[in-house]
Order: sequence, then C-alpha cells, then structure tokens
Amino acid sequence: MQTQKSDITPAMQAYIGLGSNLEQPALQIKTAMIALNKLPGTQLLAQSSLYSSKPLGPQDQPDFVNAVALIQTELAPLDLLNSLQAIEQQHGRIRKRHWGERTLDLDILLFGDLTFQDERLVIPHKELTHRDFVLKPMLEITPELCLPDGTALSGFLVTCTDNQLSILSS
Ligand code: ROI
Repeated sequence: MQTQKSDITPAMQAYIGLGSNLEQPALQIKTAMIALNKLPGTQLLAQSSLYSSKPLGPQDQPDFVNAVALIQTELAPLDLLNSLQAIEQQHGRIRKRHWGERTLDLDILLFGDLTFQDERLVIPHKELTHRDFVLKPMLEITPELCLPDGTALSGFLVTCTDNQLSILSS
C-alpha cells in the first residue's frame, strides 16, 4: 500500500534532558544516548558533555549525572514520550521517592517551536528555565537557543539553580 501523505510527519528537532543518580549513572546516560539514536525515524544530532551535579531535592542522595541530547525525529510528541518512557523502563527505572534518586529520567525539553500541553506532557518542559543542569548542557549544544516565544535561554542562567555542575567527560 502506498503511504498516505498524511502519515508523513516532518522531522523536528527536539532537546531531551537526561538524568541519573543510580546504577552507574554515567553508563546509564551513555547507553540512553545510543537508545535515542535507535528510535524509529530518529537521529541523534548532538550530545552535550556529561555533567556531575548536586541533587536538587533531598541532599542525602548521590550526585546526579546530567546531559542533553539534540535529536531529529519524525515521531509526534506523544509517540516520542512513549518511546522515552520505554527506554526508561528498559533501564530498569527505579524511583525511590519524590524528588529522590532514580536510574534514568528522560524529559522532552523543547520540540521545535511547539508549545503543547495535555495531562501527560507539557512542552516546553516546565522546569527547563529554572534548572542549571538542564540549561547549561542545552546551551553547550546551541548557545543562542530560544524558547518558542523568542526568549533567549541564556538569560535564565542568572536566576536558575546552582547545582554545582562540573564536566565529567566531553
Ligand atoms: N537533581 C539533579 N542535580 N539532576 C537531576 O536530573 C534531578 N532530577 C530530579 C530531581 C530529583 C528533582 N533532582 C535532580 O528529578
């Protein structure tokens, strides 16, 4: 059967936040990057350095490893969300408590210039402008990156959290 025109979704660029502080966090992030590149209709275009960061939330938990991936994807936002949740499950996602330790978190931060809101997904990600462990890796990939309304993300660096980021590896 011929593909209907309506089945074809234009490829969009999306930024994905990755975080882990359990079960070899750096390895969790590296293997998640590989898994992103294997999603249907999806390529990994760029990845930030891996950053060590102090936990936001309870302090009696291990430091996190954070990074950001830039992907190009033909998946629709909710299909991408389902795919990210499947990767989290494959990594044996453990979440011990609210704002606590976790094996792997994958968040859609930006999806082209889309703004989207339903009960499962909000784009841009609600915390994106508040968290240094998200902002700094995003800006490492694209220093001039803006929100869909045109606001430069770099402007939020002065007001965001300070989770004492340090680069682990490039
Ligand atoms: N803290 C840091 N440093 N990095 C994270 O990815 C992270 N993720 C979370 C909470 C528990 C809020 N704290 C975090 O979900």
